[in-house]
Amino acid sequence: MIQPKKPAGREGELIVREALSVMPAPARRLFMQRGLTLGGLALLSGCDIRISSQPSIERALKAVSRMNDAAQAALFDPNRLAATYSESELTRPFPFNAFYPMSQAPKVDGDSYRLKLAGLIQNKTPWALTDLYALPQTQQITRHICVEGWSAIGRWGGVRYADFLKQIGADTTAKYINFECADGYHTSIDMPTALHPQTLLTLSYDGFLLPREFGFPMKLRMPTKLGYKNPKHIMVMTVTNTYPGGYWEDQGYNWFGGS
Ligand SMILES: Nc1nc2c(c(=O)[nH]1)N[C@H]1C(S)=C(S)[C@@H](COP(=O)(O)O)O[C@H]1N2
Ligand SMILES: [Mo]
Repeated sequence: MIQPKKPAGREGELIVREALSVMPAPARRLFMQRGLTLGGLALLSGCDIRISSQPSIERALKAVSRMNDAAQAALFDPNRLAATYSESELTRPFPFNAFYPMSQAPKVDGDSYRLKLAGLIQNKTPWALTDLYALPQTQQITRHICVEGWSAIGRWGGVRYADFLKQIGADTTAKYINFECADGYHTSIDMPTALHPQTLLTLSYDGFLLPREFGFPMKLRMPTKLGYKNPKHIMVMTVTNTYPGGYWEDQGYNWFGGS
């Protein structure tokens, strides 16, 4: 039997509190029920937490976050639908967010644009926008939640992503899909979320072509995930079994990022 290290007083408490704050609700509930201690955290994360060593604490917190990914993946119900709203509830104007100001949103030329496909996909022929517009389209009014403390309801239209993945012969037993964007952003998602019925390869916003600042020519919209998991200006999609991380995820945001 391994003996957990004794929680180190006030500093130990602070670390536990920090760990709790980086955990989304389901994992937090689980840990609260079990009475989380610093020693317990060390055991669960497989890390030897020394109060004096900041990098080891960060490593432990990262491990907790990856553990949390597993907890969220286990709790994710592929058939449970996120809330939808009525037209009268739309947020206008819709807020802009990116890691730069709005004036710097990338200008992608729609005529020469080709969506590139990579990794575990049978037909990697790049897609022109006109071909994507020709696929069956659907619309949804859902809420976008940003971890920076705002949420907004929008109406997005496009192709059901599960249908698109089927069409291109994506290996849906693979673990991840990574998205590279025109502005240098990237993020990646789990396959069950990719296949969720509300995950939308989004080409329009509020009945119009997706505006430049909101992701032209294409974004992926997932009402089951937080804002930073919804990539705008997608240029390349890669189906892979190698963990791809993401722009914010690599800086400590939780990878699964469910809402
Ligand atoms: N390419 C790209 N996609 C991105 C981002 C970004 O900076 N670049 N920011 C993310 C974050 S944190 C949020 S909240 C939403 C904002 O989308 P909006 O401008 O449509 O509100 O885009 C997400 N997708
Ligand atoms: Mo965000």
